[in-house]
Amino acid sequence: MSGRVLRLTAAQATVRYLAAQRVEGADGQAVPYFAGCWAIFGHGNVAGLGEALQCSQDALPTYRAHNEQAMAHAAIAFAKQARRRRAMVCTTSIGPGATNMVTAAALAHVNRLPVLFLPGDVYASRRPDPVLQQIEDFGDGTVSANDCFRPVSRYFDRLTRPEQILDALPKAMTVLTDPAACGPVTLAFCQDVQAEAWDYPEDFFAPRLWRFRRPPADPYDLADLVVRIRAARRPLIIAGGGVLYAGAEALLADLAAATGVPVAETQAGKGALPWDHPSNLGAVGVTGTGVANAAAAEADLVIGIGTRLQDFTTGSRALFRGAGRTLVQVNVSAHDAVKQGAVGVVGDAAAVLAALAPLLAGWRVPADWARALAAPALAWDQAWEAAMAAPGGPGGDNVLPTDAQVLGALWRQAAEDAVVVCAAGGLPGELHKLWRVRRPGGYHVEYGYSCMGYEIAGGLGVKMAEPERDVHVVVGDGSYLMMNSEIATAAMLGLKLTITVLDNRGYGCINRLQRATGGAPFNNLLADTRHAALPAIDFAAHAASLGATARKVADIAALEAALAEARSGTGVQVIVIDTDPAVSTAAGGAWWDVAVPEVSDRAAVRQARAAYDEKTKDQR
Ligand SMILES: Cc1ncc(C[n+]2csc(CCOP(=O)(O)OP(=O)(O)O)c2C)c(N)n1
Ligand SMILES: [Mg+2]
Repeated sequence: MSGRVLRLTAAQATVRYLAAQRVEGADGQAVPYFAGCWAIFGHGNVAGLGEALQCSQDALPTYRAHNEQAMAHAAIAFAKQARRRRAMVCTTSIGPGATNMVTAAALAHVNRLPVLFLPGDVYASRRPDPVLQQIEDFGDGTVSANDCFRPVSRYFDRLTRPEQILDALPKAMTVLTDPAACGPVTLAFCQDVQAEAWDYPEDFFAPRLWRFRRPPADPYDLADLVVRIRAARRPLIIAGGGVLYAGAEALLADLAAATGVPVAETQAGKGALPWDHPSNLGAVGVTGTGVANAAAAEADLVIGIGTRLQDFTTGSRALFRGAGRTLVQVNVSAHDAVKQGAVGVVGDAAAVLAALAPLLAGWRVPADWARALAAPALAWDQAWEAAMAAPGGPGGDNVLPTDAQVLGALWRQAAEDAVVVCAAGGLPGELHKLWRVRRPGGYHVEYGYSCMGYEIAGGLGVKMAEPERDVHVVVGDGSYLMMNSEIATAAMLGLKLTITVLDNRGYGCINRLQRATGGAPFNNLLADTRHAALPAIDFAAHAASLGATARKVADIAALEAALAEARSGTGVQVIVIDTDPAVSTAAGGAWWDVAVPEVSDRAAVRQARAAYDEKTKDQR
């Protein structure tokens, strides 16, 4: 302890502390944990945090966005692409700027991704109350708009005194870097406190290296798992995001190769194995491949590794069904390890896989299990070819390409190490089923919150995390219209993104869901809405006005040519293509629990309800 103090404002001290936090980079060298701070200023942060950031641009670069939710999406995507090893900060004013970030906080919370939110807050002194944008609670003087962050933060604090950061910031770092507790941290920073000075101990700002703990499993649990695996006739591993966050892909690939245990992947875990690894069955669940879901339906031992078993993974708990089956959950979080009657093995994915390898040496999965999966594997390969192939010859004026055909073109044109980015609409399901991930990190789909508007801002964050890789955003017209502002930010920062907009004139996937649940087409496709005139939105002109190089293409052949051209282009490249809203890939997939009305005047609803009642009988 030097015993020296520095007189700084709470905001200056916060920025100085954040800039001093380090982690080990890829080459073993220490790098800053926070890659930068996204900021949109208002009266709640411009004078305090704004001044502090401006003075620290070498240590903690500031980026200006156009929408607080979008900038938070970029920050979260950065952390996801960095496998949670680095993160970004987001600061806003009080009021609408702050609450604009609440949706993004929920997104980070669901996906267990680190991000530090510093929304401004109302005066701690309460001198100017009610300050501009302050909500007034008639029954509780301590409530502010930022209380909305509480249920969507892994750690929440309100800074009402400058010295509170001495505890709050290290606690924030602990949560951000903890493998089990990882998620968004909100430090609501009172506007007056940001500007208040304090004598901070100089030691507080010393560079600090954070290590990511990799807790091993309890030896008893591990031994029990080995006994179960050795006794299994039809084991199946389900790889979740935890495999990627633990950096356990090579360990998983080796174990799968050595034992022959097949592996299926969740949305967050997709890419854990390269698509052509002999054990990789591809996606599992509602948007799963035929072969992975056949394996899931037959397996006697399902081993989830780093998955939170969301309903898309389990087919709403109807996919892994039947007596005499065991579910084991290997997870760093005890909360996830006990889900759905699982036998829990609490530990880090990499630590558990490394420990399993010698204990399973010499053991291989029974040969009849691989034989049983050979036919569905072949059938799935044929379904893949049929879905992804370019349409043969001119389809005539009325035939629009499917989402899968667009993805086929993109897959053929994308560079070996490209990253595909998506979040909501029909595309994540098609990507999960059909995209063949060539390189680790090549698949970035946010499907925990499946938040429309994540795609473009997320692509920006991905590009910042891995600037050397080509980033392909695929986005529906609905998501594009919800949030496209960060095209301008990417253009401003000179970052290259290739964005393919699939215009099917509305919320295609929800229209399909509506019809599947017996509903009349209503309020999803633009044509089915209350309107005076049908919008004919020129997405290319819109994107161009934001600074992109944009064009519209007529068919798959033109799309491939445009993608090839975009590959050598710079800046934001936008390609728009009209697609068929009615078609998605029928092969593969599993049931999804979407409750159908129990009574209705519509015969189609009554029919759908009868089918629904049948399917719910399969739920475990
Ligand atoms: C913020 C948000 N609002 C609503 C939804 C519900 N939702 C999921 S997909 C979807 C439609 C997406 O439309 P589009 O982007 O055009 O994709 P498409 O379904 O046509 O493939 C909607 C409304 C959501 N996931 N996120
Ligand atoms: Mg659409």
